[in-house]
Amino acid sequence: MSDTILDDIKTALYRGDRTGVANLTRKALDEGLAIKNILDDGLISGMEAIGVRFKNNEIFIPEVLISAKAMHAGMAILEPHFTASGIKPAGKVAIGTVKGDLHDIGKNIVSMMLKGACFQIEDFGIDVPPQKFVDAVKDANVDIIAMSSLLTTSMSGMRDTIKLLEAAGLREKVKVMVAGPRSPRNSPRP
Ligand code: B12
Repeated sequence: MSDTILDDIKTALYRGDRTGVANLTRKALDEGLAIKNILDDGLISGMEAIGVRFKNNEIFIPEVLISAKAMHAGMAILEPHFTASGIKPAGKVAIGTVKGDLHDIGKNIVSMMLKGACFQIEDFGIDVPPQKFVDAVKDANVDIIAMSSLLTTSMSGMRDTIKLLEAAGLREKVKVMVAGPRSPRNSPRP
């Protein structure tokens, strides 16, 4: 039964069916599936399959974008379940996708998980210039900078941010987390 729901989530995601993804995610929660299971084996696994089809030129940007919106609808159902309340924040995190990059699904998942782990989150969204992260350390006393970049062409934004932190004498004040795309589990290894 649970595998059927997860497969249905993947199918609805592929079809870009926002309402379907939201309803099925809710149904999976109601049936007692673990959030991690719904996220990893439903939503993320569905998005990975879309990534493989995109890479193979079987689908194109408009379809991926529609599926991405459906993914957001599913994540919005899960988000409240990640967020613990009434607990002292473990630290303050400034998170964003680096300049030149508009991908935000993975960044949003990380943001959700950190919120669930009691971190206070400043989410700068996408296309974030290095200076904005540096200002967050200077002016808002963030403890961690978390940068996402899925494009080879925008990865240098991470390096530029770290260099700017060093130049401002702030590098020792903050921890930096960086990450890019996962290898799709269902694509052949090189
Ligand atoms: C969805 C998608 C899009 C959507 C984005 C919608 C959105 N709102 O995000 C749209 C259609 C807009 C898009 C556009 C483009 N895309 Co695109 N896209 C994808 C796709 C299919 C899925 C990405 C995704 O969301 N995966 C699901 C999430 C859950 O996984 P994730 O992002 O990896 O995140 C996880 C981890 O990486 C990690 N993580 C991520 N960030 C962070 C940050 C921190 C701090 C930490 C700790 C962890 C962490 O945790 C996450 C949860 O597990 C990938 C293919 C792929 N296999 O990744 C291509 C892909 C990333 N895109 C690609 C390309 C080339 C483009 C375009 C340039 C295409 C074009 N010709 O215009 C444009 C770029 C636009 C821009 N300037 O950004 C390439 C990048 C290749 C490269 N090496 O540079 C990929 C790899 C496809 C490919 N194989 O060619 N894309």
